Amino acid sequence: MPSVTQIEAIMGDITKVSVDAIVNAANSSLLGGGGVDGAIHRAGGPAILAECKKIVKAQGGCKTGEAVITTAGDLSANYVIHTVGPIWNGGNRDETELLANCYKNSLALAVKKNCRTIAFPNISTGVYRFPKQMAASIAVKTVADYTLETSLPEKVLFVCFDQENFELIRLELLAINSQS
Ligand code: AR6
Repeated sequence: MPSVTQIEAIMGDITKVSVDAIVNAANSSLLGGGGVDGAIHRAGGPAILAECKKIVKAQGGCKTGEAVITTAGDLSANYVIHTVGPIWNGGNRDETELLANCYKNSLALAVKKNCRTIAFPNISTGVYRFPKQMAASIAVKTVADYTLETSLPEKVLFVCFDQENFELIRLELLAINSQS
């Protein structure tokens, strides 16, 4: 039976979407950076960094593939889920498995916190240089497989910042929908 979770793609700025949880493509320091990480901290304000610092104190950052959760500060979401994507290194350093773990661990945290809706950026496809086609395939397959088992969250949104990622995710979504 196909998943009852709605999985959709839009083009836009993830800080502007109305969902329960927004996923951040962070780095293992959890102390902010450029790209989507910078945009989320700027739009959400200092409360996000303050909670990140507490997590760093308690557990010393976040490993690649893992995820942690904080307030979303001034954003309309309830939570920001910070996950650390792999830096692309030619494909021989478990990058594909680590990227899939980012999606799975973020979804698990969202479900644990009763989030009905979650938005993902295209993790690792910016500064971390993960090939976009492969990243899109991993992102969509991992989310589809996860939600097939849980049917939660109710809605997963891929928020793509560039046309190329949007088209790639859209094609992957079409492919999984035609299989079900
Ligand atoms: N909304 C949605 N997507 C965005 C936004 C936005 N406002 N801004 C950028 N993107 P990147 P990474 C897209 O580089 O590759 C940071 O410095 C962007 O076009 O943000 O996982 C962290 O601190 C791309 O498709 O993250 C880390 O050090 C995607 O988000 C490092 O970058 C991810 O690009 C993480 O690198």
